Formats: sequence, C-alpha cells, structure tokens
Amino acid sequence: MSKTIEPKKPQDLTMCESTAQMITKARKDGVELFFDRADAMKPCPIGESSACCKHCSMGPCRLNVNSPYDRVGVCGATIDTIAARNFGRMVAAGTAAHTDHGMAMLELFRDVINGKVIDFSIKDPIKLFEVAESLEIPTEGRDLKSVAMDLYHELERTYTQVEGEIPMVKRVPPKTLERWRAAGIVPRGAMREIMELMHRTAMGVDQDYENITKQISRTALADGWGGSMVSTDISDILFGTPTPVEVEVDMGVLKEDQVNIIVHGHEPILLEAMIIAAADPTLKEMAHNAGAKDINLVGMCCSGLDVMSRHGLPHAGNFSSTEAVLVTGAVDAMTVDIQCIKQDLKKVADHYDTPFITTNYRAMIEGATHIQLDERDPLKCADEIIIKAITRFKSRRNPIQIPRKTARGIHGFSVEYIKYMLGGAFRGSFTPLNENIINGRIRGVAGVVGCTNPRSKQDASHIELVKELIKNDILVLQTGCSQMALAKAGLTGPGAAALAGPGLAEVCETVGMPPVLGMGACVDNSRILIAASEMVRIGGLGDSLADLPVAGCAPEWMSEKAIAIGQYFVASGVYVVFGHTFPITKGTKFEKHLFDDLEKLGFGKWAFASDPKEMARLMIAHIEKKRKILGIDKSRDRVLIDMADRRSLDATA
Ligand code: SF4
Ligand code: MSK
Repeated sequence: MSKTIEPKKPQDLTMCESTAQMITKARKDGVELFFDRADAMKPCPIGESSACCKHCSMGPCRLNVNSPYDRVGVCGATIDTIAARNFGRMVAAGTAAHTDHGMAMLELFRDVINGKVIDFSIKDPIKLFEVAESLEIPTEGRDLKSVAMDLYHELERTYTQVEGEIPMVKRVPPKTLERWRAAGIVPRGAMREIMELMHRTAMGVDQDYENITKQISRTALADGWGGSMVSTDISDILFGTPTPVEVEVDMGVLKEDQVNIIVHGHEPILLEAMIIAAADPTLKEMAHNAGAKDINLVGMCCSGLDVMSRHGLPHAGNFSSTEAVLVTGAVDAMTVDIQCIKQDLKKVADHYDTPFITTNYRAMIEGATHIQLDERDPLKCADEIIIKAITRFKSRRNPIQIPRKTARGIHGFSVEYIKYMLGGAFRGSFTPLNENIINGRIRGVAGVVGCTNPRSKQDASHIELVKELIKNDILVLQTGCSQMALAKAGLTGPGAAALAGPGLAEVCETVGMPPVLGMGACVDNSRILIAASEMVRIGGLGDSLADLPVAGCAPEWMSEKAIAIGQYFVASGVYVVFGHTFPITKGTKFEKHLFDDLEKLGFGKWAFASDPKEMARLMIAHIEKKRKILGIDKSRDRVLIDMADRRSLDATA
C-alpha cells in the first residue's frame, strides 16, 4: 500500500498568518494552491543548476552536474558556455519585461503631452524639469509642454537607440562610467542589447563565457539605468513623486460590508484609473444600492506597491498571497495586468465566484474575462470592472472568512524625499547620510528586494535578514514583495528603530525615519541606483559605486526579472547575495567568474547563501571590507547632525 504524504503545515510554508489561515481554508475547500504544487513537484536538478541546453534539436543536452567537465553537448558546448547562455537568457527576459513596461509608461507620457489621453496629467512638473535638466535638455524660459516633448524623444532612445550611449548614463558616477566604457558595456537601446544577447546565446554563436558575460552586463544595465529608470521617472512625473504615507497592509484590509476589488500586477495605469472611477458618485451610489458601504480598492504585488506609495491605498500582500486572498471569498473582482500573475488564479477565482479580469493584451489567461485597458479611455475599463464587482457583491453566495490581521507602516521614500528628510527643504542632501556612515553610526546601506517563492518559507528570509542588518546598524532600502513582507511584519514604521543597533537607532530617532525605507515596486530598484550615485556624488565614500559600503540581496527570488536586477547591480559595482537557489553549476569557471572575477575587474560580484543569517553575515562582511578600504573602519565620535553641523556640511557639499 502506498504511503500518503502529509502536506506541509501552513506554518511551515509561510510567516504570513493571513496566508497560513487561507492555506488551511483552501485545503478544507478542496482548492489547490501553488504551495501544494511546489511541495509535490521537486525541481529538476539539471535545470536548477543550469546544466541543460535545449538551444537546438541536436539536444537537448544534459551535462552531468556532479562532474561538470566530464561531458560537453553534442555541438561541443562546455558547461560554462551552456550556463552562461542560460543565465544570459534569463537576463534578456527580465530586461525585456522591465523595458517593455517602461516603454508603455513612456507612450502614456507622450499621449498625455499631445492631448490624446485626458484622464491623466503631469502631476509633478518639478520632477519633469529635474529629469530634463539631468539629461541636459534646455529648460530655461521654456514651457512645460515643449520640455516634456523633448524629454519624451530623448527617453525614447533608451529603448530604440541603435548606436551610442543611452541618455540615463549621464547620471552614472564618472568613475563607474569610465569602468563600463573600458569594458565596452555601456548600453545602447534595450531593444538592441536584448536582440544581441539573444543572438549571441543561440546555438553556435558566442562560446566564451567571459565574452557572453559582457553582453549580459550590458543588457542588464539597459534595464537598470534604462527601461526601469525611465518607468520610475515617468510614473513620478505623471502620478506624483512618492512622499511618506501611512499605509494599512495585510488581508485584514478587505471589508466584509464593502465591494472589494484587488488590483494585481505591475503597471500603475489601471490602479490610478480605478482610484478615479471608484470616487465617481454614480458608481458609489450603485454600490450603496447593492447594499455595500463603499468600494474598497486594494493593491497587491507591485502595482499595489507603486500606488500605495502615492495614495496610501491599502495593500493585501505579496506574490505568494495572491491565490490566498481569493480564498477569503471576500474578493468581488480581481484584475491583473502584466508580470507575476499565476495562471491558476483563474481556477481559484472560479471556485469562489470571483470575476477574474485580464486587462493588458500582452497578458491574457485562457478562460479569463478580458477587458482591455485603453490608455486613451482608461475609465471605461475601470468602470466596467467596478460594475462587475458590484454585481458579484450583490450575489455573494459563499461564506466569507477574512483574516483579521493588519499592520501599519510608512512607505513612499523616494530619493527626492530622502534628500529632503535628511537635509530639509532648502538644503536637501544625502550629506548627513554619508557623514553618519563615515562616523560609523550607520555601517552601510543594504538593498533587500525581490520576490517570495513557495520553495522558501514565505517572508521568513526577508524578515530575518532585515532584522539582522538593522541590528548591525545597516540602513535597509526595500522594494517589491520584500517590502511587503516587512510591512506585514510591522517593520516599516518608526517603532522598528527599537530593533536597530544603537547608531542606526540614534539616526532614525533624530531624523524621524524608520530603519527600513520602502521605495516602491520591483521596477523602482532604479531609485536605489540613484540613491547610491548620490552617495558617491556627495563624497567621502570613494569615487565609484564599487567603492561604497553597500550590498544587495534578494533572499526569496523567483523571477527572471530578479536575475536581471541582480546583474545590473553587480555590473554597477554592488555585491549581491541571492538566496534559496542560484541558476549555475557549482565548481565551474562561470561560477568563479560571477562570484569572484567580476569584482577583481572593478565591478560588484554575486554570492549565494540559503540561510538568512549567513546572507546577513556575507553582506556585513562585505560592507566592513569596503569600510576598511575607505579607511573608515573605526568609528569616529561626532555629535549627530545638529543645525550647526548641517550648515557646515552643506557648505562643504
Ligand atoms: Fe546540445 Fe549544443 Fe544544441 Fe545546446 S546547442 S542542445 S549543447 S547540441
Ligand atoms: S512582483 S518580480 S514577485 S518582487 Fe514585482 Fe514580487 Fe518579484 Fe514579482
């Protein structure tokens, strides 16, 4: 008789209490979630270590992962060629995702300027002028529309430029840019870079892992300093640059007596339109007539993060909770656009009679209702979704179970706001941050970002890692699903300073900031690049991004986008630790190249650890190594930024 395997306990699958409750309910309801499938489907060890090539029909070729140099593919490709090609194609896919998203935002910007889109407008003209000036577009005495149109044409080059450097490299610290130029990796337009990477990783083309890595870096840089950065800047210009806002998060934000609509995906356009539509008195009245107190818009995943930073919109959870939220039975409609949308959401939604609506022609799901979002008339799509949700509210049939849990935190730390927070309205500057790093109160800065993954206990590594870092006086910047993990755990409020080491806690109390600063969606990692560049520009911490006492980590990553992000940080000069798994074969030259040689060549480098304490240890060791090189490894005593200090610092900035 075969032995039945007991499913894992919900508490072993997630740190998120709401998700754990919903896993239990789903099992009672006979609904399968991705946690169960991850448990049942063991990862293929050959694919996991990137030792498989299926780039032509002479294969697929599997190289023995235990002795990687025993065999080569039918064409003779070595493990280093195969692993580099596979890694490169992950970066190409991740870059394509971010840059296509960024291009859609840029097209919206163009149509707002030329009057074809009238439901949105330019909310932050100051940022528009700042971005234009950073790209050397003349602004003096010019009207907003003509500067905006010049900016559009300049930024379009980020995607389409065939030769020459993309515009945003003007923001790269000169020494870092010099390194890229010497290595021949300054990106041209993303389309060109992705095309060349796909070509070079095809059968029989580039078969030198070091040469492939150069194109991998060049493509990733076209993402971080290109497509992603444009997306963030344009979103700020159109919808407003985030400033801190208190937000309620977790599944308890759903309301039994309201029409609950979950908006999940990555493009902020739909959610911005939904906010306008949900305030429409006609739709509000329709909801009231259906017996609902109100229309409750709730974000999930990255579009939710994007919009909550601007409007304080409640957020229900991250990637690993998108099925679980449907299990509450309280969701009257779920809309999705692009990226990180699980196909089985449709099946789970059907089980709970929740309308499941795709809204972007790029991302349809078999069987789902599709209501195309037309940027020129976004309210049409938004209205239709709200009406569907009201209809579902009226005919709710199934019992509802909403987890009671909520947490409050502060989010919306744009680079612009951090400058203001540290230096005030007239002296906005990163100088106090650099000064506190130099005097040792803050040891360094860490970016903790990225996904959650059912092969790793949801949120656990994010939370443990961040706690460890702040305890060691490391300021943490966050984006993406990682930010939501910490928000649910209550670590994004000023109260979290109690968990910080004495130096960081003192700075947090003086400035009035939490030790964990949420900066937005995964595409907003570009804000971290700009923050790091600002640290170089202010001075005292070296000449290039590679000199800074900083490190990055994606402890529970799952998406190809995360690999692209990791690679653009590494190519920019940052030490990046990934958790849970890493898609290369151990003991190969390609592994050594990524994990060691790149740093010797003046870039950052990759590292891997499966335990969050070990991730923290690696990051702290790297930060301390950089401090030593900078000659700031010993704390210098200094009275923390009073007004006199601030004035003297500004005079030297
Ligand atoms: Fe095998 Fe080479 Fe074809 Fe890859 S490209 S499948 S290694 S023969
Ligand atoms: S949504 S890419 S799971 S961060 Fe941006 Fe989250 Fe990762 Fe998707």
